Amino acid sequence: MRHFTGVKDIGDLHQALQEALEIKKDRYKFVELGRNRTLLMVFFNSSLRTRLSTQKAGLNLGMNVIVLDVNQGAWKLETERGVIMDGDKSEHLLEAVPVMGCYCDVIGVRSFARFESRKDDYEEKILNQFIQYSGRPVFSMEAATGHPLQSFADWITIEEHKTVERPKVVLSWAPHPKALPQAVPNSFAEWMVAAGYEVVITHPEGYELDSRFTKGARIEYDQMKAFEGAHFIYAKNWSVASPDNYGKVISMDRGWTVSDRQMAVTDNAFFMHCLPVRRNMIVTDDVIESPRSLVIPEAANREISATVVIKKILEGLQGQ
Ligand code: AN0
Ligand code: CP
Repeated sequence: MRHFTGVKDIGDLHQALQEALEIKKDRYKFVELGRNRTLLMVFFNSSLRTRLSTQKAGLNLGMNVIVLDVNQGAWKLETERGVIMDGDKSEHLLEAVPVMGCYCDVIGVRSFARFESRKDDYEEKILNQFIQYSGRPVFSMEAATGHPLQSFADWITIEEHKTVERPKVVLSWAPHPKALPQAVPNSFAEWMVAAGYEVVITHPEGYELDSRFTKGARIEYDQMKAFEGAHFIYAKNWSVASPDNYGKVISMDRGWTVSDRQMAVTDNAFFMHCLPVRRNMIVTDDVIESPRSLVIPEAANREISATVVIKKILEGLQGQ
């Protein structure tokens, strides 16, 4: 594997799952693979899980790890070409990215949707500049339109907990006071369809996700109907994805907050969320604290998904 930005890059999904389970049994099995290799993790946005689990993954593989928080201590970066740089930005991404590439072998990038331009976000302008100009393999630690390390971890978690071959997995929109990206729901839909599950997406009208991620999933506007007989409920807020109102919050309807009322019509479903989560907006205390809540196992599996992905990238670098 050279770069990792979506499900298409992982290759055979079931082989990737086997590798994940193998690493879970012995996470230091490939500790020699990363010897004298350096992982650089670049954050344009905040993180708890991705920062810790990806760093741990690098250490599992014997790598040296450097973390750069672009907004804390680095020069403010311009990202648009052609701008007369007479404002507050001291350096251009077009120099900064190849410089970062000089000090490492593999780069992880977190760069959320900015909601300034749907076109720029959906073209993954920042992530692609790293791919184009760093000279290094690049993997997404949540970019503008996807969070594949999260979905890979979510998929491992479902495989570990499912009791039927083809579970019904429901992705439910839930309310949130601020505009959040579509990256997590986009990737989750894409991975769940690729895994071959029955996938239902439920949200208020106006919150349709981009069809290039949801192809193969059923859309159901009635949340209670969507939850009927479900085996896994995955809650997440996202802002409007369509060109009109892109990045806007058009509903804060707390009737969509996942509670015992909706969970009661499922087939004793597990509750999932990528975290961080706002309690009693996205999900009630009772549901997230119940024995059916998988939020901590999902977070734990982030170490595993990141170890598999970086291992595959390191294997691609062997002999170079
Ligand atoms: C981010 C999001 O919704 O994309 C990160 C989730 C992993 N969440 C927030 O900004 C609260
Ligand atoms: N789930 C997730 O990516 O969490 P962080 O934003 O804390 O990294």
